[in-house]
Amino acid sequence: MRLETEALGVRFQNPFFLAAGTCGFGLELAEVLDIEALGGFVTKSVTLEPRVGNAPPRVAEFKGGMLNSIGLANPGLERTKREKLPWIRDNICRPRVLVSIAGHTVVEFFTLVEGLDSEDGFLGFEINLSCPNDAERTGEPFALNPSAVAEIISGCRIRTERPIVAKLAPNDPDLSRTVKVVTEEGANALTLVNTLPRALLDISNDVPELGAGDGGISGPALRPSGLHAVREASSATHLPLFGVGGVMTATTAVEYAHAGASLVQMGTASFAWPRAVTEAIAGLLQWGQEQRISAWDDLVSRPPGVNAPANRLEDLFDPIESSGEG
Ligand code: RRO
Repeated sequence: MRLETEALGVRFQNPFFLAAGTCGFGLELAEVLDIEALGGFVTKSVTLEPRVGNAPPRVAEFKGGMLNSIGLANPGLERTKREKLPWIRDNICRPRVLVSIAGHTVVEFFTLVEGLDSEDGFLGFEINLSCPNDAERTGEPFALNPSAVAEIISGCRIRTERPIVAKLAPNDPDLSRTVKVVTEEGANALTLVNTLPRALLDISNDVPELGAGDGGISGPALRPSGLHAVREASSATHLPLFGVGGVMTATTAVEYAHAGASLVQMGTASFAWPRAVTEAIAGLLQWGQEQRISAWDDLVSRPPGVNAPANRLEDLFDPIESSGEG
């Protein structure tokens, strides 16, 4: 089975990414995983300032998956530019890299895009609109506020010509509307979904298991929410979709393709078993051969009329000129 696929103006050697927050900036996994085998990865979300993150414990396991409240621990904009992106530029060859950015305010997203845009080593930005664990903010994540979403995406759009990918929330009561806003404001793809905000309690002392209280669910328990969101989004936009949430194996990736995702991101599985992603890639090849499927792209199901994502970078950013009207 041919695993290559095209989106965001480039070719991916296969549809498997590692999700934001599960692989640092790549070098953290270089010793335990053949990173060059990946379709790509998304970095840990970068904030303007370095952050140590939330109080421990920051992760708790349960039968259906994992709960986390890392709290955006990351080296901040300047160290990302000085140390992390140069390593990616010098060491990552075939996988495509998205840099995840997270502002505590709308304007911080713009500063992050402006600060990173001239650096080498990455394809585009994943705009994290849906972090459930930002202690600097009160209330809902940006993803649940359509006017904030519009402001952030349109403001990022005018500041970069790189692809921008909006990462949305699993608990959006009107996801179709948010997807349409993101599409209209000029994003190039969507990542569905971030973790689902919930809690676990320790019955021995009746307090939350996580130091921060609530956290976000990931792993198998998130898969139905991720699939539901991808299906809903695929009817609301022509943009390519990254499916995330309980991608553990080749067949869970196929499930996301049937829902409409042309790429997938694995997260929790690689915490449990760092090589889960390379095994899933090998498993997908084998499964495809057994099922006599000739290409991954043939598995990606989009409703009629939304099956033609732009593939050339020029088409994405200069539609008037490339259609000959300019
Ligand atoms: O750092 C985190 O606690 C975190 C982030 Br930024 C996110 O987007 N999703 C998540 O589950 N955890």
